[in-house]
Amino acid sequence: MIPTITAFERSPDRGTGLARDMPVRWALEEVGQPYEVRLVSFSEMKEPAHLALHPFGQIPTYEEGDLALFESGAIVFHIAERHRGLLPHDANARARAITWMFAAISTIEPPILERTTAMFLEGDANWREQRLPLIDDRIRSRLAALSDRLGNADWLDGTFSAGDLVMVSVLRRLSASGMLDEYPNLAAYVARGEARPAFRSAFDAQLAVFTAASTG
Ligand code: GTB
Repeated sequence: MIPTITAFERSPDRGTGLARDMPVRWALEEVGQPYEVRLVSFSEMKEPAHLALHPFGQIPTYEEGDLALFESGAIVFHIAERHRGLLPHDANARARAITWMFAAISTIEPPILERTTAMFLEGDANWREQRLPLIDDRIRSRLAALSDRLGNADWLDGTFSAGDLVMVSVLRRLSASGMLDEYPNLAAYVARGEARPAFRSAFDAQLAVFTAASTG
């Protein structure tokens, strides 16, 4: 059965692949699962039909037969569980890969999201100049620990897994900040993820949507 995901009709990320349909596309490409995309506008996301799929009125969603999912991390996990290639067969290695997915979402990503909020949603607040360095310190503390753990390895725990896919997706949100460059092994790790053919296919597909919306 071909799953259908939702993505922005016109993504505010301007095709840089930062919207959260990107990790879902990437996971589907990694496992070789074809998929369809239903593009939604901001207003459509808040209408009952979409809210029935996603209680918070967001993208991405994932439909496969009578299964409907939301939350990019849960969708990647579902894809990884149903297909070979993103989770190791060995039970302990599999549990560790899942742990890295959670670490990406619940330990690394929160201060990165705080930064995005401070930069773009609280831009005029008079305390922003004081708040940003504090947030950046929290991000650096997480990046330093992650950098230490990764060391010279290519991936977080042996071969590439869903844990790396989610971690690289989270770290990419820092690309424009320049902070990743302070941790060369993390910058190289993200570059390794982005060089994977499945990442490239996913990236090109979401970019094509943005390009068509901009020129159409
Ligand atoms: N926890 C959820 C998940 O992981 O799936 C979060 C989903 C989410 O944040 N969706 C966003 C959305 O639908 C799009 S991806 N927002 C519309 C709304 O809430 O009304 C977040 C995103 C948006 C824009 C950029 N950008 O411009 O760079 C990057 C990421």
